[in-house]
Formats: sequence, C-alpha cells, structure tokens
Amino acid sequence: MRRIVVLSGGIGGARFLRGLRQAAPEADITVIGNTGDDIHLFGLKVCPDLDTVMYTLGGGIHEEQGWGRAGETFAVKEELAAYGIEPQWFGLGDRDLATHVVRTQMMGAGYPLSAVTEALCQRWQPGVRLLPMTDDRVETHVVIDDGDGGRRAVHFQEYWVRLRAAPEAHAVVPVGADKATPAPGVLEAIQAADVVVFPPSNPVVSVGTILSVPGIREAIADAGVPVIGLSPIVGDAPVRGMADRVLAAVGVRATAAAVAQHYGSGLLDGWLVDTVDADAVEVVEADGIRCRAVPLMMTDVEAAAAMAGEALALAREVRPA
Ligand code: FO1
Repeated sequence: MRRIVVLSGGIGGARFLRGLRQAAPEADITVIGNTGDDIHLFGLKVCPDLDTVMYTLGGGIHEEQGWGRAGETFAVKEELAAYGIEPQWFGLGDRDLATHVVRTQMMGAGYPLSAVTEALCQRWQPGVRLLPMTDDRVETHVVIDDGDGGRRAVHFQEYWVRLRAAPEAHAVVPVGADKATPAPGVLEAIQAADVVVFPPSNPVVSVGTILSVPGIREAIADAGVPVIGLSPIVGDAPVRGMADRVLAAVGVRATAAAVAQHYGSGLLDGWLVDTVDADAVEVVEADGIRCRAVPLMMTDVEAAAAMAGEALALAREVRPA
C-alpha cells in the first residue's frame, strides 16, 4: 500500500490525513482536495478545504478550530468592518489573508489552481501531494426557503457559517461541476493508486462534490483498487459539523450504514464504522461492502493513525494487492 489517494474536504479529512501520514510514513499520499467550498471575498479566492489540509499537515493550523491559521489576528477584518464592507460573517484572519493574496495574484497571472496549490505547498511542506479536484471554478450552493414561499440558493459558506446550517437544505448543488475537468494528475493518481480512501469528510459537500467532477467517480470505480471509507457519522450523528443537514437534502439518513449505502458497493469495497455502530456491520456487509467496527473518534493524532492503520488493513483484506 505505497500509493495512497485520499479524497479530502473539511476538518475531518485533514485530521485523518495527519494520522495517515503517521501510520504510513513510507507511503506516497496524494490528496484530491474539495474546492466546492471555495468563495471569492474582497477580490480574493479563498479555498477552505485546500488550506485546511495545507495548514493542518504543514503545522500552521488553528488546532481547536481545524481551519484558519494559528496565532491569528483580525486587524484587516476589523478595518473592513469599519468601512462597512460585507460580508462580515466570514472570519478571515491576517495571516490567512496572505495565502489568499498569493493565490489570487498567481491566478491573476494565469497560473491554474493546481500550480498555485503546489507553489503554496512549497512553503508548508505538508508531506503529501495536494491536488485540487479541478482547476475549473466549482462552488457549492444550497437551496433553502426564501421566506416568501419560494426558494433561493445561497453559497455553501453562507449556509454553513452565517446560517449555521439552520434552514432546511432542499438541494445541494456543486455549481460548475458538470463543466469541470479533473485537475492535472488527478486521474493519473487514481489509476496508479494501490488504495483509495474516503476519509471521515462530509459525504455530500466534500467527498460528494469531488465525485461530481466528471471522470473522477468513474476512475475510482474502474481503477480496480480497494476503495475504503471511514464513516463521518458516529452513533447516528456527525462527529463534527452539520453533515446531517446536507445528508437530509440528498435523502440519506445520518447513520453509518446509510452513508456507506449512499456511496454504494459500486464504489466502496470496505467501510469502517465506530464501535458504537457495531450493529451496522452486518447491514453494510449485506450490501457487499466489507465492514469493520473500530474506534473512529480522532481525539489525537495517535487515534487518527490507528484509524488509518485499520483502513489500510481492511484494504489489504478486501483485495490483496
Ligand atoms: N468557519 C466558521 O465556522 N466560521 C468562520 O468564520 C470561518 C472562516 C474561515 C476562513 C477561512 C477558511 O479557510 C475557513 C473558514 N471557516 C470558517 C471554515 C470553513 O467554513 C470550513 O472549513 C469549510 O468550508 C467546511 O469544511
């Protein structure tokens, strides 16, 4: 299991990757990062899920939050607020802003997001190859009620951060995904992989968005390598975040078994559920997906490393390389 590909989004994916790097120090890890959370603010392009991986693995993350930079200050945010500039609900720190300035400047000079991400990682040295799922613009929007009996779409970040996922999500739409192409190296990494991992990221807005880029789901399904997922739902609730709100939008119950069924046996060869969901094992196995119950709470790097080790063990079990 030397070549490992991980589809990652959000805090759970980044924390899992830190454990995987410890569990498999000799592996070549390629991360396909979700870019559907990207948002353009104050003329800057912000890539939350790429930055969370880069900062978490590069040692710059704000550990408790799981996003943004450690030791952050908000002088620029305060000054923007003093000018009455909107939005004020998205907390961009001064250190984090530098990342977005560099990214926006390089993209303005014609570099694709994948080249920009590689350049930013030169500083952070995350110890993995971080690829955006696509170089094309994809932004997830969420359809909610508009209060007048109609519906409207809001940007994912507004739904997630300003609205705290309180309104019912009627639909989750990765705008632009249908016209997007996988970023350079994405399909090649999948085809060369010894194992593909779906970490405990949000199955709809993170892993689901990556799979919505034409060609990626097919490449994974056809690669003939073990695909192992780890449930982001423990004890019928998301470990963190509000995945249940967007799971409902796609008609998936917030249970460890339902998420595995959502991905399907056409994609998944193996699925890890937490020990509290041991009764899900036989349900998932009945769907043709090998399943094991192991501790899935990433309380620290060691716990994440143990989970990663279990995922690699299951990969070896489902399809001896
Ligand atoms: N999440 C919040 O809950 N509040 C914020 O103010 C916020 C700001 C922010 C700035 C940069 C960044 O990269 C991420 C930020 N996030 C914030 C987290 C972000 O919404 C999530 O990390 C992902 O989009 C969902 O995985």
